[in-house]
Amino acid sequence: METTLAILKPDSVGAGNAGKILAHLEEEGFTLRGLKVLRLGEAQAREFYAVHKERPFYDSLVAFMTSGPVIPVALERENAVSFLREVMGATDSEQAEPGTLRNLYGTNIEQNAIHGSDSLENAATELRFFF
Ligand code: 3AN
Repeated sequence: METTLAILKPDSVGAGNAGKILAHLEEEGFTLRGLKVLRLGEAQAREFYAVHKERPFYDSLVAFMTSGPVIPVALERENAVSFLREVMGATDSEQAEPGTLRNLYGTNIEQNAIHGSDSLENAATELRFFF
């Protein structure tokens, strides 16, 4: 079994889609192992996305991620890291495959509903960040 980190982003929580996204994840076989509702401070958001600090979208991403409450979730499943990435779909909601969470609940490449760790190593780091 693996555990990965998802974050329901401010667009999802603000639109009232958090419950539907959690139900979808449970239907895909994930077990909830940790969950909290919080608002990221600017310094926290900058640290979480530090890997992107040289990218042109960094400041906008930090502003978006601090714009309202988020819900970090620890999710357990076989192949949790790669399976969550499949269930989420492509980064850009406008390109995400039909039926994926980013297709169903996201808007564009920034407001894309959900974050998911992209490797087992990053999952461990990101889980420690929140839990
Ligand atoms: P993913 O979340 O699919 O792993 P990353 O790690 O490349 O994608 O990007 C992290 C976050 O940064 C995305 N979830 C998205 O909100 C934002 N992002 C990525 N690329 C862009 C972009 N070109 N313009 C605006 N925001 C972006």
